[in-house]
Amino acid sequence: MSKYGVMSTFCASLITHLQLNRRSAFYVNLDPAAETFEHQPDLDIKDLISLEDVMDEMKLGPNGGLIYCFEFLMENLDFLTEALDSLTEEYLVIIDMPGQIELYTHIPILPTLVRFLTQPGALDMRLCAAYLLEATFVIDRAKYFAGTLSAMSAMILLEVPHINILSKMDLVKGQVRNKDFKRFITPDVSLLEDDPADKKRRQPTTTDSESQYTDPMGTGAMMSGASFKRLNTAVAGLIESFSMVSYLKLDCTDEDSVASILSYIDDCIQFHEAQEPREIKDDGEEPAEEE
Ligand SMILES: Nc1nc2c(ncn2[C@@H]2O[C@H](COP(=O)(O)OP(=O)(O)OP(=O)(O)O)[C@@H](O)[C@H]2O)c(=O)[nH]1
Ligand SMILES: [Mg+2]
Repeated sequence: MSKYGVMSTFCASLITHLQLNRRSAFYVNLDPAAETFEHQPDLDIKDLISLEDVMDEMKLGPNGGLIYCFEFLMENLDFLTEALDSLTEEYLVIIDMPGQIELYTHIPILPTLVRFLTQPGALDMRLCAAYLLEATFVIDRAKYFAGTLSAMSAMILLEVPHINILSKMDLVKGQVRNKDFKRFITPDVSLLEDDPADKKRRQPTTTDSESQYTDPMGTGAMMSGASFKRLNTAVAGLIESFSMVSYLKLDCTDEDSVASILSYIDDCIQFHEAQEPREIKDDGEEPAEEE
């Protein structure tokens, strides 16, 4: 996440799609660094606290500042309750989160927030977490498995229905054939057998600095070494044995692709089951909505 982040593209596409399909959306921005919005948030954490102010006043870096903002939010949960309490089942509440992975993997803030949002008798929201991994990660298997391990960690930590998405599919269109891409939908160890990035790492080019390979602690030496390969095999084996992660593909520029992801989200939160039955006119048609 950059200090001057923008509204996450997936959320923007989802809201556009909901609007085109006359569905009610309520957009909550919980990224305290996001400044540019394609759709204005209905609720913005920056009205409570902004990362820029925290970094200036508390002399914190972007990561520490982000954690501070979320700790502050946890102490001021009325900010969320007041806005969300009156929304009916018709609304899809889209909560845009910051992209910093630390927030999802090893601190308990988000599990606490999730428990608060889902608590029966209070907000009682049905949540679906959507974890996005950029499709370009498949080009380097080590990165793909590291990203997948983070997805699994988030699934275990958050304990809500969860979908994993390979986003920005357009960026790999020329590089990975559709047939080959299918292998990345369900991660398994065999993907490590033909890793082009690993082959490249093992063939240092003349432009690579010599020290990178002569220094056993250098990045190049470590990432082309046997222990790095063993580590990746162990990580991939762990992911395969848990069998929790599989991916959906997303191209935000393609309306059908966004619609397909939305239908998975709807299933996870049982959106359609929760709707009030609509009044049916005598001729069997639903009454036209008033403009
Ligand atoms: N080519 C391409 N670029 C994209 C796509 N989606 C987003 N981007 C670009 O990627 C950059 C980052 O956007 P996002 O990934 O949506 O994330 P963000 O909200 O800025 O960052 P985080 O909140 O930190 O994840 C922006 O410059 C977007 O224009 C896509 O599907 N294809
Ligand atoms: Mg974002």
